[in-house]
Order: sequence, then structure tokens, then C-alpha cells
Amino acid sequence: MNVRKSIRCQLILTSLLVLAVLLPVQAQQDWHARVGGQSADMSKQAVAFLPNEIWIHAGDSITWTFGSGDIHTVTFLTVGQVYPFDQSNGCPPITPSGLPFDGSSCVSSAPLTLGQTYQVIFPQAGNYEIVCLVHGQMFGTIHVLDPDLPLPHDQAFYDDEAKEQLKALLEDADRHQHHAEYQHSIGDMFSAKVSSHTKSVTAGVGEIAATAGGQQSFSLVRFISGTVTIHASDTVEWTNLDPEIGHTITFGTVPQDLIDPSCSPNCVVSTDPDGALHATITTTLQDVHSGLIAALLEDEPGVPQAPVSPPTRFRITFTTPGTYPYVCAFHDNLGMDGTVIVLP
Ligand SMILES: [Cu+2]
Repeated sequence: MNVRKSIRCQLILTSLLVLAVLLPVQAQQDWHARVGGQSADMSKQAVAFLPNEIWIHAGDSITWTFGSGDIHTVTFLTVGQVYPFDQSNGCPPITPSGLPFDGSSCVSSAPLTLGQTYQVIFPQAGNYEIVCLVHGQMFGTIHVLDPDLPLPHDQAFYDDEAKEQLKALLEDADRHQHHAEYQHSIGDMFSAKVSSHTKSVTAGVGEIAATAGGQQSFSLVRFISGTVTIHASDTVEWTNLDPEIGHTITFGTVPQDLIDPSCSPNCVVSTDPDGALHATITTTLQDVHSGLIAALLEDEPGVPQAPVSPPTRFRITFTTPGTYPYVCAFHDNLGMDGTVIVLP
């Protein structure tokens, strides 16, 4: 009798436990969104959460699927937390997929790429900012409402919105390519004032757009007219016109340190009077790396005035005829490369 009673008690307890576990699960919904998108040749990158504003219920989760060869993170920082410098180490650290975020401690994926996923559960009502640690101007908002409040949109709406935002960002690309060519010719004009023997290459172009939920950007991840023919002792100047993404100009072996300039053997990267970095290449055997070349960052209220940094231009003077291939060390995988052909 006692044994039977105890088995019955156990059964009841188990059933209650199963119910307790099952009930909230049934009430929850797992929403889907995308992170980043690209054109077939990977030259055009949508640097965006797609969509970047979603309304869900407390207890729901969102699973993000990464859609580009360029890396991004899904990160939720706590209010007051400083945006971390090291993008590879999470918020830090990297937290596993499927954890809850209620605003009390941060969660962050690693930098992820095409096809990978990351899930966050939102147990508590509130408005939370989603950020990418790789791209400072890529962010959005997740509105978590009490379960008894109606939601404005369903999953199908967000699927359509994600597609539309992706298309809108990538279609800007065509306009940008013309714009870039125009900029390129203007660049040549300005460079001509510096030296009649300077050729300009645009190292990336981009534009930031806003929604009510945050910001998204489009980036053309290419050296525009990146193959240039010059004569010995001429200079090539690379300029980054992308407000969001930094690039490098790298000849030869890619160094460990991608952020700082380097040159070897028997050469240095110096700074011109206007702040541009400048190296002289005398042989095709030299490894020359620009370091991070990026458009200047905006000034922010409450943040001390920064020096004019990082460098926005990189110049190389070529003294010896030959063929000099180069890449962007960050975006080589997306096909960002070019060649300098030096004639006698
Ligand atoms: Cu790049």
C-alpha cells in the first residue's frame, strides 16, 4: 500500500512538473529575423538587423540567422555598460545561444557569418537595444510586451519587412556605384592638386539609413577601379568613403596586427603633413600594410574631442616597374582586392 501510494504521489508530482514545464512553452513563440545580407558576388553588404524593430511577448524568443559573408554579432548590453572595444570577445565574454536577456546582464554571440544562428529569450517586458559589436552604426530595438497585450505584427509581416529592407539597402548600390565613380573623378581632381603623379582609388563606399528602431547601412565592399596603371615614381592614394566599415590596403603577407600600419623589410609607413599615411615600395617582395583606413567618426555629446583619427587615406609611391596585387585584409573573403601595375 505504501509503495503504491508513493508511486501514485510520484506520478502526480511528475504530471504537475510536466505541466509546469509544458504550459509556458506553449505560450511562447520563437520569432525569426536575419542579420546582414549581401548581393550574389558579396560586393554589396546590408549592414543591418533585418528587420531592426520587432514587438514580441515576454517569454518569447528570437532566433537570428546570419545572412552575409561579412561578420556581425547579436549583442544586448546592459544600460550604462560601455560598448566593448574587442568585437571578438562578446560583451565580454561570448555567451551561448538560447540564454535569457532581461536587461540585468549582457548576452552576445561571437562574430558570426552566413548560415549561423543565435537565439535570445526575453523573459521580461521592456524595450531593449540590439547592437552589433563589429559595426557601431548597426542597431535596432526589441519591444517586449506583457503577454496579455496585443502585438502589432506577425512573423509574416517581419519576413516581408526584412526582405524589403534588404532590397532597399542593396538597391542603393547602383546609385552608389555611379556616385562612387563621380567621387573617384573628384578624388583625382583633388589629388592632382597634391601631385600630378597621384592616382586615387576609392576603398569602399557606404551610406547609413535610419528606421524608427535604429540604424542600418549599405556598404560597397570593393576597391572601385582598384586596378590602376601608373609609371615608376608615381603615387597611388586610397581613400575610404564608407561611414561604417573600415578597410586595409595590404600588399604581400597579411600581418597579425591588422589595425596598425606596417612595412617590411627595409621600409616604413610615415605620416604626410595632411595626416595621410605614406609608404614607398621599392620591390614586389615587400609586405606593406596600411592598417585600418576608415572614414572619420562623428563627434558625440559628452565625449571629449578626439584627434583626427583613424587615418582616412593611404598613399604608396612605387619606384620600381612590376605588378603589385593587393587586398583588404578584412574583406579579402568577400573579393575585395586590386592590382597596381607600374610601368617604367
Ligand atoms: Cu575591407
